Order: sequence, then structure tokens, then C-alpha cells
Amino acid sequence: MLTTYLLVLAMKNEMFLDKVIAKNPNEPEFIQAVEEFLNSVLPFINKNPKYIVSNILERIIEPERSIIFKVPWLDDMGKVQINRGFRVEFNSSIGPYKGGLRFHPTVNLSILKFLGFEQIFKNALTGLPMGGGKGGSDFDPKGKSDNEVMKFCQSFMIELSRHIGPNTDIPAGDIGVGSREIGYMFGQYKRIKNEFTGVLTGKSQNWGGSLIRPEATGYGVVYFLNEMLKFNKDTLKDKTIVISGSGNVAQYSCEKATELGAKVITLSDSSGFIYDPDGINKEKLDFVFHLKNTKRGRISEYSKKFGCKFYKNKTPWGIKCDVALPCATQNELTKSDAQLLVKNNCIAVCEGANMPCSIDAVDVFLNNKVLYAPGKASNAGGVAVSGLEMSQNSLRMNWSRDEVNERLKLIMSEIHQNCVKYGSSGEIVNYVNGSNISGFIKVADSMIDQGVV
Ligand code: NDP
Ligand code: 2IT
Repeated sequence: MLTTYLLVLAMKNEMFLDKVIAKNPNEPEFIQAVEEFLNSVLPFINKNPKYIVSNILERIIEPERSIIFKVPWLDDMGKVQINRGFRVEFNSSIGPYKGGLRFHPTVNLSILKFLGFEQIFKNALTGLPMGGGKGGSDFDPKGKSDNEVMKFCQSFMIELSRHIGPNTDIPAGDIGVGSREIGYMFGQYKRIKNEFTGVLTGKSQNWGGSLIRPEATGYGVVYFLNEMLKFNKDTLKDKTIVISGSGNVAQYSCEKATELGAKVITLSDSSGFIYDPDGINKEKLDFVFHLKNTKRGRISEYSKKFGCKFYKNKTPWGIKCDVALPCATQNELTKSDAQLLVKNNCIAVCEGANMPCSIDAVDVFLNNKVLYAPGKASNAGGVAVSGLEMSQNSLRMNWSRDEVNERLKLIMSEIHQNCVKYGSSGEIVNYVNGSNISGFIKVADSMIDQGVV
């Protein structure tokens, strides 16, 4: 009798994606993230009746709260501008909501729900007590003066401050949000609440930030890659690496990979990519840091400075490499890109960005035994060090660079071990299954412990 009941419920699970699509129309990125998750988790759930009986799937894909608000601000010409602000507080079963803010013209509810959903399991994988959330705005910082960015950030925080707090929801950076934006938002939060608290992470070091947080996502990506290679009795030494993006994650992935003996030959932005066959060494990377973080210029300037090729409006996946690190944005690597990488004998793909590879690109990697790490495992170093920043703020202490870096290394290695534990079949490690199942168990069990939540 019970078996028949469970069988019926399991069949309902199989049709679950149709229900998600019907309930969340016009949210393709969110549906994509749920589909990828279900591919790993459904077979596991169907073997573990407690998750079926507790209807955990339907519960876990619904955000606890989605806040959408108007952000009015005055530009330098004195004209009123209007943007839309968001915070998706997705799941707080293992800790306060935690996740970045993205400022980019493409930002909408679908993108923030996909990012918030992935963040739940990523945060669980870090082993730290953080729930999942994500927010941001369709505001475009490109081409805006510092004054305009500040005015926008202040107005954004007037509304956001009602919903966040050091024990409730702790935002951080993401695309378009770096230390400048975090500074303006922190200053405004402090004025509104008259409190100096760790309400945001990614703060500057003079006022509560953690050493290594700027580097953490990129360094973590390379530490994870190193673990994957080590597990396959290989190393990073002399590997040729193709990186997309030239922002925070791309810059520090490039720095750490180079430090560990690899050669990085591409970087990109939304205008195209540069190909430097000699490798982007320390001096060249210093130029990129200045170009992108201070001058806020275009990556094409690198090719003029160092005399290499710039490919306008192209992505770098056709360049022959051993390893690819997509570090720009979602769905930037498609099935045909994956086929090119395989044809060129790429052995590993480690995601710095969130969901940069489409589902059919991931299938190509898995079918061809390319070592493939999904972002929720490989880019978890950023939020992990955000978690360490929260600990330091609570303790009112600062840890040394070495101490934070060692903790980051350990966390990335433990995430790798968990992927091996939950994703191995025979000799092969499926990192997609490993990360999804490992993250899911912790969150789902906590939800069940806490009753009808
Ligand atoms: P940045 O804003 O510092 O850099 C983003 C980079 O990606 C830029 O080079 C940008 O080019 C490029 N890019 C952004 N959107 C597009 C697009 N639609 N098409 C082509 N290129 C694009 O962001 P981060 O480096 O912080 O973030 C990069 C990725 O890493 C994102 O997916 C983010 O979610 C993820 N991530 C970030 C973490 C962090 O701690 N910052 C942590 C974990 C993941 P351009 O300047 O021309 O727009
Ligand atoms: O996608 C991510 O993990 C981030 N943007 C970092 C989030 C954080 O809270 O540090």
C-alpha cells in the first residue's frame, strides 16, 4: 500500500518540471536552474521516501519572499531616473539569507530567482551557516559618474534597508557591484539605522572587510580546479587556460592560475576577447586591474597596449586550451562552444560565473568525460569568505591574509570531497550530481526539522 503511494508520488515528481514551468512563466533562467537541479536530485529523492512524503521539492523551489521596489534618483543633469530594485530572500533554513547584488541592465526577477536558487545550495556546500538570497537592479553603472552611482546606491539602500540586517539578510557584490558600490550602500545603511554592523560583505578593509574577499571567488575557482586535477593525478603546471570576463572573478582566477604555473591566454568583456599567446603575466594583469577597476575601460585596450589580437563581439571558446574558466555571465558557453572545446582536447571546465554553460553544453562535457565543475561548487569561495567576513565582524576581529587564505583552501577542498562523496559512480565523479545532492540534503533536512516551512 505504502509502496504504491510512494510510486504515485515519485511519478508526480517526474512531472514536476512541467508544474514549475506553468507556475513561473517568463522565467527561463530560473526554470533552467531548477531543471539542472532536478536532473541530479530527482533520482535521489525517489530513492529516499522522506523527501517525497514531506513534499520537499515544491517547498524548496518557492522563494520565502521576493521584494520588488522603485529606485528613484537624480542624475548629474538633475533629471529624475527610475530603476527597479529587487531582493529575493529564497531560503533561510540553515542561516540568514546571503548572496550578492547585481547591477546590470538585464537584471529581472527570473535572473535573480535563478541566482538565489543556486545560492541556497552553494552556501550549504561551504559548510557555513548561510541561507540563500540574491538581489540587484536593472541599473547600469557603465558610463555613470561616481556621483550618479552614489546617488543610485543611496536610494536603493533607503528601501533595501527595511529588509536586511546582520542577522536577517546580508548582501554582497556580484556583476556591477564592487567595493565602490558596497561602500556607498554601507554608508547609507549606517545613516538610516545608526548602527555599525556587518550588514554587507565585501567591505573595504579599513571598515570591517576581510582580507582575501576581493580575491576569494577567483582563487577559490583555481583551488577547486587544482583539486579536480589532483584527484586525476594531474597538476596545473604548464596548462593553457582560456578565461572569459575581465571583472573580479576573471582577474583573480587569472592571477592564481598564473601563480600556480599555468598560462592564461584570453580575457574578455561584453565587446569581445583578447588573445595573448604569450600569456597574461603579472605585469599585464596589473594593467588589467587598473584598466577595469580604476579606469573602467574596455578590454580591447589590452590588445593595443601589448600588441595582441582582439576579437570583436566574439567569445574565446574556439581558442585551443587545456582548461576553460567561464567567468563572465550566464549562458555564455553554448553546445557548439562545448563541442569546439572538446574537439580541441580541453580536459577541464570550471565555472567562475553562475550557470555560464547551457544545459546542453554541460551534457557535451559529461558525455566526453571532460572534468566539469558547476559554479555552485567551484565559485563558492567568494561567499565562503563572505561568511568568514561575517564571523570576523561578529567577533570584532580581523584575521590575517594567510589565515583567511588557508580557510578558503580548506573549504574548497571539502566541497570537492563532498562532490566526490555524492557524485561518484565507479571511477567517474559527476560534480553536478555531487554538488546538487550534497547541498540539497543539508537544506532539505533542515527544512524538515523546522516543520511546515
Ligand atoms: P564584474 O562586474 O566584476 O565582471 C563581469 C565581467 O563579465 C565583465 O568583464 C563583463 O563585461 C562581463 N559580462 C557581464 N555581463 C556580460 C554579458 N551579458 N555578456 C558578456 N560579458 C558580460 O562581475 P564578477 O566578476 O563579480 O562576476 C562574474 C560572474 O561571476 C557572474 O556570473 C557572477 O554571478 C559570478 N560570481 C561572482 C562572485 C563574486 O564574488 N563577485 C561570486 C561567485 C560568482 P562588461 O564590463 O563589458 O559588461
Ligand atoms: O554568486 C555569489 O556567490 C556571489 N555573488 C557572492 C555572494 C556573497 O554573499 O558573497
